[in-house]
Amino acid sequence: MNDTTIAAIATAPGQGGVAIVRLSGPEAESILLRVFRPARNAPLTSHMLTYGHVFDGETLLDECMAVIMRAPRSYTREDVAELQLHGGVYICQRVLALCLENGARLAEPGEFTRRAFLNGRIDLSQAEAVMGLIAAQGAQSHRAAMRQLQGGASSFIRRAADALYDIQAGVAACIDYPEEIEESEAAADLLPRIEALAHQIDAACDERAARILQSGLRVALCGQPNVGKSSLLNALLGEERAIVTPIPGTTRDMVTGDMLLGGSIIHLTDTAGLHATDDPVEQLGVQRARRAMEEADLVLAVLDASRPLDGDDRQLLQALAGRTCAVVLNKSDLPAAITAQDVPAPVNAPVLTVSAGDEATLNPLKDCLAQAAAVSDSIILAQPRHVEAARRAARHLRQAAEAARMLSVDMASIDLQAAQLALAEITGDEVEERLLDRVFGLFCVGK
Ligand SMILES: Nc1nc2c(ncn2[C@@H]2O[C@H](COP(=O)(O)OP(=O)(O)O)[C@@H](O)[C@H]2O)c(=O)[nH]1
Ligand SMILES: [Mg+2]
Repeated sequence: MNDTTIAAIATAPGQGGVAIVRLSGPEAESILLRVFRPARNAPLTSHMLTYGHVFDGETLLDECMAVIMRAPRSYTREDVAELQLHGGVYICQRVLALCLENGARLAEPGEFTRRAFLNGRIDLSQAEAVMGLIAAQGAQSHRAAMRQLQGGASSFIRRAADALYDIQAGVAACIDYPEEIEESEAAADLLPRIEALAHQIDAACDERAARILQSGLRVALCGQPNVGKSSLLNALLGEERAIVTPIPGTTRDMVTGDMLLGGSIIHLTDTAGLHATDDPVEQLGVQRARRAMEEADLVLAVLDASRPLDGDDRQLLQALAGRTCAVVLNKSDLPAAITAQDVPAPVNAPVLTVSAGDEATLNPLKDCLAQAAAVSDSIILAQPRHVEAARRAARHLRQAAEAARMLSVDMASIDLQAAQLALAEITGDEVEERLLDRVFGLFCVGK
Protein backbone atom coordinates (compact mmCIF):
# COMPACT_ATOMS: atom_id res chain seq x y z
CA MET A 1 0.00 0.00 0.00
CA ASN A 2 1.11 3.50 -0.81
CA ASP A 3 1.69 5.87 2.09
CA THR A 4 1.18 9.09 0.13
CA THR A 5 -2.21 10.62 -0.48
CA ILE A 6 -2.85 11.86 -3.99
CA ALA A 7 -5.32 14.45 -5.22
CA ALA A 8 -6.61 15.59 -8.61
CA ILE A 9 -9.56 17.16 -10.36
CA ALA A 10 -11.41 14.11 -11.68
CA THR A 11 -13.79 15.90 -14.04
CA ALA A 12 -12.98 17.41 -17.43
CA PRO A 13 -11.44 20.90 -17.42
CA GLY A 14 -13.75 23.83 -18.06
CA GLN A 15 -17.10 24.97 -16.71
CA GLY A 16 -19.82 22.50 -15.81
CA GLY A 17 -22.66 21.92 -13.40
CA VAL A 18 -20.54 19.86 -11.04
CA ALA A 19 -16.84 19.17 -10.72
CA ILE A 20 -15.16 16.53 -8.57
CA VAL A 21 -11.89 16.75 -6.69
CA ARG A 22 -10.71 13.32 -5.63
CA LEU A 23 -8.26 12.15 -2.98
CA SER A 24 -6.85 8.67 -2.40
CA GLY A 25 -4.53 7.39 0.29
CA PRO A 26 -4.21 7.06 4.06
CA GLU A 27 -4.71 10.80 4.69
CA ALA A 28 -7.71 11.17 2.37
CA GLU A 29 -10.24 11.55 5.17
CA SER A 30 -8.17 13.83 7.36
CA ILE A 31 -7.24 16.11 4.46
CA LEU A 32 -10.89 16.23 3.41
CA LEU A 33 -11.89 17.31 6.90
CA ARG A 34 -9.29 20.06 6.91
CA VAL A 35 -10.77 21.46 3.69
CA PHE A 36 -14.45 20.64 4.12
CA ARG A 37 -16.76 21.50 7.01
CA PRO A 38 -19.87 19.29 7.29
CA ALA A 39 -23.03 21.28 7.97
CA ARG A 40 -23.89 18.96 10.84
CA ASN A 41 -21.11 18.26 13.25
CA ALA A 42 -21.12 14.48 12.98
CA PRO A 43 -18.55 11.94 11.75
CA LEU A 44 -18.77 11.08 8.06
CA THR A 45 -20.36 7.76 7.18
CA SER A 46 -18.56 5.76 4.50
CA HIS A 47 -20.25 5.83 1.09
CA MET A 48 -22.80 8.48 2.18
CA LEU A 49 -22.91 11.98 0.77
CA THR A 50 -22.59 14.77 3.32
CA TYR A 51 -23.60 18.36 2.75
CA GLY A 52 -21.26 21.14 3.85
CA HIS A 53 -18.89 23.94 2.85
CA VAL A 54 -15.34 24.49 1.69
CA PHE A 55 -13.50 27.39 3.27
CA ASP A 56 -10.38 29.05 1.92
CA GLY A 57 -9.02 30.39 5.22
CA GLU A 58 -12.06 32.25 6.56
CA THR A 59 -13.52 32.91 3.08
CA LEU A 60 -16.41 30.68 2.02
CA LEU A 61 -15.28 29.10 -1.24
CA ASP A 62 -18.14 26.76 -2.13
CA GLU A 63 -21.22 24.96 -0.93
CA CYS A 64 -20.81 21.30 -1.77
CA MET A 65 -21.24 17.60 -1.08
CA ALA A 66 -18.48 15.32 0.16
CA VAL A 67 -18.13 11.57 0.39
CA ILE A 68 -15.60 9.28 1.98
CA MET A 69 -15.21 5.70 0.74
CA ARG A 70 -13.14 3.85 3.29
CA ALA A 71 -10.70 1.12 2.29
CA PRO A 72 -11.01 -1.44 0.93
CA ARG A 73 -14.44 -0.63 -0.54
CA SER A 74 -13.20 1.99 -2.99
CA TYR A 75 -11.88 2.35 -6.53
CA THR A 76 -8.25 2.23 -5.38
CA ARG A 77 -8.86 -0.01 -2.33
CA GLU A 78 -7.44 2.89 -0.32
CA ASP A 79 -9.44 5.51 1.54
CA VAL A 80 -10.93 7.71 -1.16
CA ALA A 81 -12.56 11.09 -0.58
CA GLU A 82 -14.42 13.16 -3.16
CA LEU A 83 -15.73 16.68 -3.13
CA GLN A 84 -18.61 17.48 -5.47
CA LEU A 85 -18.20 21.17 -6.15
CA HIS A 86 -19.80 23.70 -8.39
CA GLY A 87 -18.09 23.19 -11.73
CA GLY A 88 -16.04 26.35 -11.97
CA VAL A 89 -12.42 26.52 -13.01
CA TYR A 90 -11.44 28.78 -10.10
CA ILE A 91 -13.25 26.71 -7.45
CA CYS A 92 -11.68 23.47 -8.64
CA GLN A 93 -8.18 24.88 -8.81
CA ARG A 94 -8.48 26.45 -5.34
CA VAL A 95 -9.91 23.29 -3.72
CA LEU A 96 -7.18 21.22 -5.31
CA ALA A 97 -4.57 23.70 -4.05
CA LEU A 98 -6.07 23.48 -0.54
CA CYS A 99 -5.81 19.67 -0.63
CA LEU A 100 -2.16 19.98 -1.68
CA GLU A 101 -1.46 22.57 1.04
CA ASN A 102 -2.97 20.15 3.55
CA GLY A 103 -0.70 17.25 2.73
CA ALA A 104 -1.80 15.67 -0.54
CA ARG A 105 0.43 15.28 -3.59
CA LEU A 106 -0.82 16.01 -7.11
CA ALA A 107 -1.75 12.73 -8.81
CA GLU A 108 0.01 11.71 -11.97
CA PRO A 109 -2.04 10.72 -15.03
CA GLY A 110 -3.75 7.38 -14.33
CA GLU A 111 -2.41 7.17 -10.80
CA PHE A 112 -5.77 6.33 -9.19
CA THR A 113 -6.19 3.42 -11.60
CA ARG A 114 -2.56 2.45 -11.12
CA ARG A 115 -3.23 2.15 -7.40
CA ALA A 116 -6.34 0.08 -8.12
CA PHE A 117 -4.05 -2.22 -10.12
CA LEU A 118 -1.20 -2.29 -7.59
CA ASN A 119 -3.66 -3.01 -4.79
CA GLY A 120 -5.04 -5.97 -6.72
CA ARG A 121 -8.53 -4.66 -7.40
CA ILE A 122 -8.13 -5.01 -11.18
CA ASP A 123 -5.47 -6.46 -13.45
CA LEU A 124 -3.55 -4.49 -16.05
CA SER A 125 -5.82 -5.33 -18.96
CA GLN A 126 -8.81 -4.19 -16.90
CA ALA A 127 -7.01 -0.98 -15.98
CA GLU A 128 -6.50 -0.31 -19.67
CA ALA A 129 -10.18 -1.07 -20.24
CA VAL A 130 -11.04 1.83 -17.91
CA MET A 131 -9.13 4.09 -20.27
CA GLY A 132 -10.89 2.44 -23.22
CA LEU A 133 -14.29 3.16 -21.66
CA ILE A 134 -13.40 6.81 -21.19
CA ALA A 135 -12.02 7.09 -24.73
CA ALA A 136 -14.86 5.20 -26.45
CA GLN A 137 -16.66 7.40 -28.96
CA GLY A 138 -18.96 4.74 -30.35
CA ALA A 139 -20.97 1.77 -29.13
CA GLN A 140 -18.55 -0.72 -30.70
CA SER A 141 -15.42 0.45 -28.84
CA HIS A 142 -17.50 0.85 -25.69
CA ARG A 143 -18.68 -2.78 -25.86
CA ALA A 144 -15.12 -4.01 -26.38
CA ALA A 145 -13.81 -1.96 -23.45
CA MET A 146 -16.63 -3.16 -21.22
CA ARG A 147 -15.93 -6.80 -22.08
CA GLN A 148 -12.28 -6.21 -21.25
CA LEU A 149 -13.17 -4.52 -17.97
CA GLN A 150 -15.33 -7.51 -17.08
CA GLY A 151 -12.22 -9.65 -17.52
CA GLY A 152 -12.74 -11.11 -21.00
CA ALA A 153 -9.13 -10.78 -22.10
CA SER A 154 -7.80 -11.65 -18.64
CA SER A 155 -9.66 -14.94 -18.35
CA PHE A 156 -8.54 -16.03 -21.81
CA ILE A 157 -4.92 -15.18 -21.00
CA ARG A 158 -5.08 -16.87 -17.59
CA ARG A 159 -6.42 -20.07 -19.17
CA ALA A 160 -3.64 -19.95 -21.76
CA ALA A 161 -1.07 -19.35 -19.01
CA ASP A 162 -2.43 -22.34 -17.05
CA ALA A 163 -2.17 -24.57 -20.09
CA LEU A 164 1.38 -23.34 -20.55
CA TYR A 165 2.28 -24.05 -16.91
CA ASP A 166 1.11 -27.64 -17.44
CA ILE A 167 3.34 -27.92 -20.50
CA GLN A 168 6.27 -26.40 -18.59
CA ALA A 169 5.70 -28.92 -15.80
CA GLY A 170 5.88 -31.70 -18.39
CA VAL A 171 9.19 -30.37 -19.69
CA ALA A 172 10.57 -29.99 -16.18
CA ALA A 173 9.63 -33.59 -15.37
CA CYS A 174 11.46 -34.69 -18.49
CA ILE A 175 14.58 -32.85 -17.36
CA ASP A 176 14.36 -34.03 -13.74
CA TYR A 177 13.58 -37.70 -14.40
CA PRO A 178 15.50 -38.65 -17.54
CA GLU A 179 15.54 -42.34 -16.52
CA GLU A 180 11.81 -42.66 -16.04
CA ILE A 181 10.55 -40.57 -18.94
CA GLU A 182 11.18 -41.59 -22.50
CA GLU A 183 12.17 -38.49 -24.51
CA SER A 184 10.20 -39.49 -27.60
CA GLU A 185 7.04 -40.16 -25.56
CA ALA A 186 7.36 -36.80 -23.84
CA ALA A 187 7.81 -35.06 -27.18
CA ALA A 188 4.80 -36.88 -28.64
CA ASP A 189 2.70 -35.63 -25.72
CA LEU A 190 4.03 -32.07 -25.43
CA LEU A 191 4.53 -31.02 -29.06
CA PRO A 192 0.88 -31.10 -30.10
CA ARG A 193 -0.07 -29.26 -26.91
CA ILE A 194 2.48 -26.50 -27.54
CA GLU A 195 1.37 -26.14 -31.14
CA ALA A 196 -2.31 -26.13 -30.23
CA LEU A 197 -1.73 -23.41 -27.66
CA ALA A 198 0.22 -21.28 -30.17
CA HIS A 199 -2.64 -21.70 -32.62
CA GLN A 200 -5.26 -20.80 -30.03
CA ILE A 201 -3.39 -17.64 -29.02
CA ASP A 202 -2.87 -16.59 -32.64
CA ALA A 203 -6.58 -17.08 -33.28
CA ALA A 204 -7.42 -14.65 -30.49
CA CYS A 205 -5.27 -11.95 -32.14
CA ASP A 206 -6.77 -9.59 -34.67
CA GLU A 207 -4.53 -6.58 -35.32
CA ARG A 208 -6.99 -4.98 -37.69
CA ALA A 209 -9.90 -5.26 -35.27
CA ALA A 210 -7.81 -3.98 -32.36
CA ARG A 211 -6.72 -0.98 -34.37
CA ILE A 212 -10.23 -0.22 -35.63
CA LEU A 213 -11.57 -0.37 -32.08
CA GLN A 214 -8.88 1.99 -30.90
CA SER A 215 -8.84 4.61 -33.65
CA GLY A 216 -11.59 3.82 -36.12
CA LEU A 217 -11.59 2.52 -39.69
CA ARG A 218 -9.19 4.56 -41.83
CA VAL A 219 -10.84 5.35 -45.14
CA ALA A 220 -9.06 7.25 -47.92
CA LEU A 221 -10.98 8.95 -50.73
CA CYS A 222 -8.77 8.61 -53.79
CA GLY A 223 -9.15 9.43 -57.45
CA GLN A 224 -8.44 11.99 -60.10
CA PRO A 225 -8.95 15.72 -59.58
CA ASN A 226 -12.52 16.95 -59.86
CA VAL A 227 -14.29 13.60 -59.55
CA GLY A 228 -15.99 14.82 -56.36
CA LYS A 229 -13.86 13.42 -53.53
CA SER A 230 -14.15 16.54 -51.38
CA SER A 231 -17.87 16.80 -52.12
CA LEU A 232 -18.29 13.20 -50.93
CA LEU A 233 -16.29 13.84 -47.76
CA ASN A 234 -18.50 16.81 -46.96
CA ALA A 235 -21.67 14.90 -47.78
CA LEU A 236 -20.68 11.97 -45.58
CA LEU A 237 -19.63 14.19 -42.68
CA GLY A 238 -22.68 16.39 -43.11
CA GLU A 239 -20.59 19.57 -43.00
CA GLU A 240 -18.53 21.71 -45.35
CA ARG A 241 -15.16 20.46 -44.18
CA ALA A 242 -13.21 20.47 -47.46
CA ILE A 243 -13.19 23.22 -50.07
CA VAL A 244 -15.10 22.26 -53.21
CA THR A 245 -14.66 24.11 -56.53
CA PRO A 246 -14.91 23.18 -60.21
CA ILE A 247 -11.15 23.93 -60.45
CA PRO A 248 -9.06 20.74 -60.59
CA GLY A 249 -6.35 20.62 -57.93
CA THR A 250 -8.36 22.49 -55.28
CA THR A 251 -7.55 20.01 -52.52
CA ARG A 252 -3.82 20.06 -51.89
CA ASP A 253 -3.43 19.01 -48.31
CA MET A 254 -5.28 16.20 -46.64
CA VAL A 255 -8.59 16.95 -44.99
CA THR A 256 -9.88 14.49 -42.42
CA GLY A 257 -13.03 13.98 -40.40
CA ASP A 258 -14.60 11.34 -38.18
CA MET A 259 -18.10 10.00 -38.45
CA LEU A 260 -20.05 7.41 -36.50
CA LEU A 261 -21.73 4.62 -38.50
CA GLY A 262 -23.43 1.65 -36.88
CA GLY A 263 -21.64 2.44 -33.63
CA SER A 264 -18.18 2.42 -35.26
CA ILE A 265 -15.83 5.31 -35.88
CA ILE A 266 -14.99 5.99 -39.52
CA HIS A 267 -11.94 8.15 -40.01
CA LEU A 268 -12.26 9.71 -43.48
CA THR A 269 -9.35 11.27 -45.33
CA ASP A 270 -9.89 13.40 -48.42
CA THR A 271 -6.83 13.53 -50.62
CA ALA A 272 -5.43 15.59 -53.44
CA GLY A 273 -6.24 14.12 -56.84
CA LEU A 274 -3.78 11.51 -58.08
CA HIS A 275 -2.30 12.93 -61.24
CA ALA A 276 0.96 14.16 -62.73
CA THR A 277 1.57 17.85 -62.04
CA ASP A 278 4.40 20.38 -62.20
CA ASP A 279 3.09 22.44 -59.28
CA PRO A 280 5.42 21.64 -56.33
CA VAL A 281 2.62 22.15 -53.78
CA GLU A 282 0.33 19.82 -55.65
CA GLN A 283 3.16 17.30 -55.99
CA LEU A 284 3.48 17.16 -52.21
CA GLY A 285 -0.29 16.74 -52.00
CA VAL A 286 -0.13 13.81 -54.41
CA GLN A 287 2.65 12.22 -52.34
CA ARG A 288 0.53 12.53 -49.22
CA ALA A 289 -2.45 11.13 -51.06
CA ARG A 290 -0.42 8.06 -52.01
CA ARG A 291 0.65 7.57 -48.40
CA ALA A 292 -2.92 7.92 -47.13
CA MET A 293 -3.97 5.37 -49.71
CA GLU A 294 -1.29 2.94 -48.55
CA GLU A 295 -2.16 3.34 -44.88
CA ALA A 296 -5.92 3.12 -45.29
CA ASP A 297 -7.93 0.12 -44.07
CA LEU A 298 -10.34 0.80 -46.91
CA VAL A 299 -9.78 2.82 -50.09
CA LEU A 300 -12.67 4.47 -51.89
CA ALA A 301 -11.71 4.82 -55.56
CA VAL A 302 -13.85 7.70 -56.74
CA LEU A 303 -14.70 7.98 -60.45
CA ASP A 304 -16.73 10.55 -62.37
CA ALA A 305 -19.59 8.67 -64.06
CA SER A 306 -20.20 11.53 -66.48
CA ARG A 307 -16.91 11.02 -68.31
CA PRO A 308 -15.39 7.95 -69.90
CA LEU A 309 -12.72 6.05 -67.99
CA ASP A 310 -9.21 7.08 -68.87
CA GLY A 311 -5.76 5.65 -68.27
CA ASP A 312 -5.35 7.24 -64.86
CA ASP A 313 -8.64 5.74 -63.65
CA ARG A 314 -7.60 2.30 -64.87
CA GLN A 315 -4.20 2.67 -63.25
CA LEU A 316 -5.81 3.47 -59.89
CA LEU A 317 -8.14 0.48 -60.13
CA GLN A 318 -5.23 -1.78 -60.99
CA ALA A 319 -3.17 -0.44 -58.11
CA LEU A 320 -5.97 -1.46 -55.73
CA ALA A 321 -5.87 -5.15 -56.64
CA GLY A 322 -5.77 -7.17 -53.44
CA ARG A 323 -6.69 -4.21 -51.25
CA THR A 324 -9.90 -3.72 -49.30
CA CYS A 325 -11.63 -1.13 -51.43
CA ALA A 326 -14.84 0.03 -53.03
CA VAL A 327 -15.38 1.89 -56.28
CA VAL A 328 -17.59 4.96 -56.04
CA LEU A 329 -19.15 6.13 -59.29
CA ASN A 330 -20.00 9.73 -58.50
CA LYS A 331 -22.09 12.35 -60.33
CA SER A 332 -24.89 9.90 -61.15
CA ASP A 333 -27.22 12.91 -61.48
CA LEU A 334 -25.46 13.88 -64.74
CA PRO A 335 -25.92 12.00 -68.05
CA ALA A 336 -23.91 8.81 -67.67
CA ALA A 337 -20.82 8.12 -69.76
CA ILE A 338 -20.10 4.92 -67.81
CA THR A 339 -22.13 2.55 -65.64
CA ALA A 340 -21.09 0.03 -63.00
CA GLN A 341 -20.72 -2.68 -65.68
CA ASP A 342 -18.03 -0.66 -67.48
CA VAL A 343 -15.77 -0.46 -64.45
CA PRO A 344 -12.92 -2.99 -64.24
CA ALA A 345 -13.23 -3.07 -60.46
CA PRO A 346 -10.73 -5.02 -58.37
CA VAL A 347 -11.98 -8.48 -57.34
CA ASN A 348 -14.47 -8.33 -54.44
CA ALA A 349 -14.75 -4.53 -54.63
CA PRO A 350 -18.35 -3.34 -54.77
CA VAL A 351 -19.20 -0.60 -57.28
CA LEU A 352 -21.51 1.98 -55.74
CA THR A 353 -23.28 4.58 -57.83
CA VAL A 354 -23.79 7.85 -55.96
CA SER A 355 -24.31 11.54 -56.33
CA ALA A 356 -22.58 13.64 -53.71
CA GLY A 357 -25.47 16.12 -53.77
CA ASP A 358 -28.19 13.50 -53.18
CA GLU A 359 -28.04 12.11 -49.68
CA ALA A 360 -30.27 9.09 -50.38
CA THR A 361 -27.76 7.74 -52.91
CA LEU A 362 -25.09 7.65 -50.20
CA ASN A 363 -26.83 5.01 -48.08
CA PRO A 364 -25.32 1.94 -49.79
CA LEU A 365 -21.91 3.60 -49.42
CA LYS A 366 -22.54 4.20 -45.71
CA ASP A 367 -23.64 0.57 -45.30
CA CYS A 368 -20.44 -0.55 -47.00
CA LEU A 369 -18.33 1.58 -44.62
CA ALA A 370 -20.23 0.39 -41.55
CA GLN A 371 -19.76 -3.21 -42.62
CA ALA A 372 -16.02 -2.74 -43.10
CA ALA A 373 -15.71 -1.15 -39.66
CA ALA A 374 -17.74 -3.80 -37.84
CA VAL A 375 -15.71 -5.93 -35.49
CA SER A 376 -16.97 -9.22 -34.15
CA ASP A 377 -18.26 -9.03 -30.60
CA SER A 378 -16.34 -12.21 -29.90
CA ILE A 379 -12.98 -10.53 -30.42
CA ILE A 380 -10.89 -11.57 -27.43
CA LEU A 381 -7.86 -9.29 -27.50
CA ALA A 382 -9.06 -5.81 -28.35
CA GLN A 383 -5.96 -3.76 -27.63
CA PRO A 384 -2.87 -3.38 -29.83
CA ARG A 385 -0.60 -3.87 -26.79
CA HIS A 386 -2.29 -7.16 -25.92
CA VAL A 387 -2.23 -8.40 -29.49
CA GLU A 388 1.47 -7.61 -29.77
CA ALA A 389 2.33 -9.47 -26.55
CA ALA A 390 0.11 -12.44 -27.45
CA ARG A 391 1.72 -12.74 -30.90
CA ARG A 392 5.11 -12.73 -29.19
CA ALA A 393 3.95 -15.52 -26.88
CA ALA A 394 2.73 -17.56 -29.85
CA ARG A 395 6.04 -17.00 -31.65
CA HIS A 396 8.00 -18.28 -28.64
CA LEU A 397 5.71 -21.30 -28.43
CA ARG A 398 6.38 -22.18 -32.05
CA GLN A 399 10.12 -21.75 -31.44
CA ALA A 400 9.78 -24.00 -28.39
CA ALA A 401 8.07 -26.66 -30.49
CA GLU A 402 10.80 -26.34 -33.09
CA ALA A 403 13.52 -26.71 -30.46
CA ALA A 404 11.81 -29.74 -28.94
CA ARG A 405 11.45 -31.36 -32.33
CA MET A 406 14.91 -30.61 -33.73
CA LEU A 407 17.00 -30.86 -30.55
CA SER A 408 15.40 -32.23 -27.41
CA VAL A 409 12.44 -31.55 -25.16
CA ASP A 410 14.49 -29.75 -22.53
CA MET A 411 15.63 -27.23 -25.16
CA ALA A 412 12.05 -25.91 -25.25
CA SER A 413 12.13 -24.53 -21.74
CA ILE A 414 13.70 -21.13 -22.48
CA ASP A 415 11.13 -20.28 -25.13
CA LEU A 416 8.28 -21.63 -23.01
CA GLN A 417 9.37 -19.33 -20.21
CA ALA A 418 9.57 -16.37 -22.61
CA ALA A 419 6.03 -17.18 -23.81
CA GLN A 420 4.82 -17.27 -20.21
CA LEU A 421 6.36 -13.84 -19.54
CA ALA A 422 4.76 -12.38 -22.67
CA LEU A 423 1.32 -13.61 -21.52
CA ALA A 424 1.91 -12.20 -18.04
CA GLU A 425 2.60 -8.77 -19.53
CA ILE A 426 -1.01 -8.61 -20.71
CA THR A 427 -2.56 -9.11 -17.31
CA GLY A 428 0.30 -7.35 -15.56
CA ASP A 429 1.20 -10.37 -13.42
CA GLU A 430 4.81 -9.86 -14.30
CA VAL A 431 5.42 -6.23 -14.99
CA GLU A 432 8.25 -3.87 -15.05
CA GLU A 433 7.85 -0.38 -13.69
CA ARG A 434 8.60 0.95 -17.18
CA LEU A 435 5.64 -0.87 -18.68
CA LEU A 436 3.35 0.53 -15.99
CA ASP A 437 4.63 4.03 -16.70
CA ARG A 438 3.86 3.53 -20.36
CA VAL A 439 0.36 2.19 -19.79
CA PHE A 440 -0.74 4.66 -17.14
CA GLY A 441 0.98 7.62 -18.78
CA LEU A 442 -1.75 7.46 -21.43
CA PHE A 443 -4.50 8.13 -18.88
CA CYS A 444 -6.04 11.43 -17.97
CA VAL A 445 -5.30 13.03 -14.63
CA GLY A 446 -7.91 12.21 -12.00
CA LYS A 447 -8.60 8.63 -13.17
N1 LIG B 1 -23.32 17.23 -60.80
C1 LIG B 1 -22.51 16.84 -59.82
N2 LIG B 1 -21.42 17.57 -59.56
C2 LIG B 1 -20.60 17.18 -58.57
C3 LIG B 1 -20.87 16.01 -57.79
N3 LIG B 1 -19.87 15.87 -56.89
C4 LIG B 1 -19.03 16.89 -57.08
N4 LIG B 1 -19.45 17.69 -58.09
C5 LIG B 1 -18.79 18.88 -58.61
O1 LIG B 1 -17.53 18.53 -59.16
C6 LIG B 1 -16.58 19.55 -58.93
C7 LIG B 1 -15.36 18.99 -58.21
O2 LIG B 1 -15.76 18.54 -56.93
P1 LIG B 1 -14.71 18.32 -55.77
O3 LIG B 1 -15.46 17.71 -54.65
O4 LIG B 1 -13.94 19.56 -55.50
O5 LIG B 1 -13.78 17.23 -56.46
P2 LIG B 1 -12.36 16.67 -55.99
O6 LIG B 1 -11.35 17.43 -56.77
O7 LIG B 1 -12.38 15.23 -56.37
O8 LIG B 1 -12.25 16.88 -54.52
C8 LIG B 1 -17.29 20.63 -58.12
O9 LIG B 1 -17.74 21.61 -59.01
C9 LIG B 1 -18.48 19.89 -57.52
O10 LIG B 1 -19.58 20.74 -57.27
C10 LIG B 1 -22.06 15.27 -58.10
O11 LIG B 1 -22.37 14.23 -57.51
N5 LIG B 1 -22.83 15.72 -59.11
MG1 LIG C 1 -10.85 17.91 -53.51
